Amino acid sequence: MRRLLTIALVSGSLAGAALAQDAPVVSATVKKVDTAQGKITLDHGPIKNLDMDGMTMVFKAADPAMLKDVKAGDKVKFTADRVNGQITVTKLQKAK
Ligand SMILES: [Cu+2]
Repeated sequence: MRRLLTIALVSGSLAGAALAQDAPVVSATVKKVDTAQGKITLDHGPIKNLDMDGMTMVFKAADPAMLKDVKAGDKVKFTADRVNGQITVTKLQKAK
């Protein structure tokens, strides 16, 4: 049972990674970081792959470790996609 669950989780994250490669990079300003919940609030530009205009909203982080190096006020570039039904930041880096 445990092994089945592990396989499901691994294949789920592989699917997410494959989708992320196609996702366009979007610019955003960090509004809030919640490392405990693995969530980040971004004031983001249009996200074409999610058919979304610019707005401020909360995203789940694909990996909470992604949030360690960013803080409110930072300019970032990110990709987002729907992973297991949740809008998720799949890549995140500080804008230079
Ligand atoms: Cu949005």
